[in-house]
Amino acid sequence: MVMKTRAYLGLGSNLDTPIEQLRAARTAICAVIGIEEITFSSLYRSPSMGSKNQPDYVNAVMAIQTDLPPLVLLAALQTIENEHGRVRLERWGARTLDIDILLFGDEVLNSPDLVVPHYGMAERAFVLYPLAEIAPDLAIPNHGKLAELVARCPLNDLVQLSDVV
Ligand code: ROI
Repeated sequence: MVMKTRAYLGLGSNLDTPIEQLRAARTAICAVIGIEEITFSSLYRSPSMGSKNQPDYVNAVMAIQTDLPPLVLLAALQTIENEHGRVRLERWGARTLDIDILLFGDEVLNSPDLVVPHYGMAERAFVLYPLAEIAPDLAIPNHGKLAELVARCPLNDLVQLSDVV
């Protein structure tokens, strides 16, 4: 019997049609053999964290069930990013679709290519709020209860959108 793991993915885009980016990403993720969608959160808009002078982001979190090992899952997601998410303008090499593995079961992974739980997720409103929408009772390895992280995390202008992916 193949063991299946519940994993959570963080999706983000700040292309001028970011909702289309997330829609395409969701379809592509669902098409990967070995990945099944469990839940897809609402969409959330927020100002760019970190680097300013960028359009607002749209973010969402997707719960999946997978029998792929973490690094195989990562490779599949990076292929999707590359196929769907790169702006082809030369001046900005910027990636306009990010798909991050936030959590992989209750595993803690520290390989050169993949750190899980994802770096920074415990402080980021655009990760914590959509995650809490679809998995309110979750605990984050090394960080404790999601509900407590959310309670301590200011919204920072995060807005839940009514658009459906
Ligand atoms: N800011 C927001 N709001 N959402 C993101 O997904 C996001 N991703 C990034 C940086 C540039 C850190 N800022 C972000 O990579």
